Amino acid sequence: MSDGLPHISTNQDEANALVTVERGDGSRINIFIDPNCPDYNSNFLRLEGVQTSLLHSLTDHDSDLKSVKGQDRALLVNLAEEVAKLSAHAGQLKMDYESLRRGQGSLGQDLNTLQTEQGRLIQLLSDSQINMVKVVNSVSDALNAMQKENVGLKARVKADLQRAPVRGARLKGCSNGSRPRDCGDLYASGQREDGIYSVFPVHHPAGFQVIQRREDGSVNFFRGWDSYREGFGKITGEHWLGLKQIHALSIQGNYELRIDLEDFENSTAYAQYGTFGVGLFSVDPDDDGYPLTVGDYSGNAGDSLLKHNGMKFTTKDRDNDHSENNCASFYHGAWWYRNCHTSNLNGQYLRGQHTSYADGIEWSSWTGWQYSLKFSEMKIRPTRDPENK
Ligand SMILES: [Ca+2]
Repeated sequence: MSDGLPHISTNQDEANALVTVERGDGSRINIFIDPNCPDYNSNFLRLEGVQTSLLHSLTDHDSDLKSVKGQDRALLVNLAEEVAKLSAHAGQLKMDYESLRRGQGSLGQDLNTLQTEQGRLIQLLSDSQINMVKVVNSVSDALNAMQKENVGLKARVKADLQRAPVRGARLKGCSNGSRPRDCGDLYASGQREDGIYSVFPVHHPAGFQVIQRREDGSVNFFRGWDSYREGFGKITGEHWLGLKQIHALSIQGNYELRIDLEDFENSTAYAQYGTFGVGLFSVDPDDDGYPLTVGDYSGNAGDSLLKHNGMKFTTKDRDNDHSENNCASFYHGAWWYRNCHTSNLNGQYLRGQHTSYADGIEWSSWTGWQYSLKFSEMKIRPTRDPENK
């Protein structure tokens, strides 16, 4: 550098100055591009400053230029061109940078929008989660309340049914105090109110209410559910009182059942059950099939009913039995069939011995399954002293 001219050098190493201009007096101007600097505008300013100062230093040496020889002059001219190019390049870089910044700005805006949207979604999700929890809780509360109510209701109904005896409460009788044989007697006595009345049919005046009678085959007993629920026949002759009525009677207290039978040789036998009722524990007895409660056998006909204890009533049009068939259809009756029966008092009136199997008025422990009885009567009454049972 003894000729006093500025010397320009470039560095490959990025850690150092990109361009170094060394003046004749030995002072240096370094041009840096700092990759870590976040504000490139200051870099551009610096670059512009450097350019200016470079031009100044070139101008300062202008007087010297005149005395400089051709080769060195060409170098200086070349330097000026390079600086101009650098300047143009810097301008381009600045524009690129601005455009990048704009892009970044719009990207930043998009990012902000996305973040806002995300926040809103998270809030929404959290809100709906809270709401869902509230809904689930309230549904669950409602279900619990219903279950409690249901349990309470069941317990209450059961308690009512079991408490029902109403000892001392009497079934209504004739208004003149006499013992009615049937509803006609009641009406004749002046009773006009709806209700459950005690009647004392001719066969057994000892407080029994007849619920079924067969005696001559004059009434068709092969009937459907509604008939057996409501009752049919004539109360002074062949009839079925009706499951509804039998239920209403038997839930009033402790009832016993007596069954009287007679064959065509005029032999008689009886079976007595100290416990009797239908639908005693049913909330809806009709829906429940009027299940039979029977126990405590005594008599001389043999027991043909205990095996039916707990069974629901089956008719030809309502199958509540344990058979894969309908026992009522199969044995032409209607009874608390299991699978199917040891008795069939509502079977066909077949008049004694018959070749068909178990489809007559059967009491198997007395006459087997192929003898249809001449007479059958089922009757119930409140037990006299249930405490001693
Ligand atoms: Ca069945």
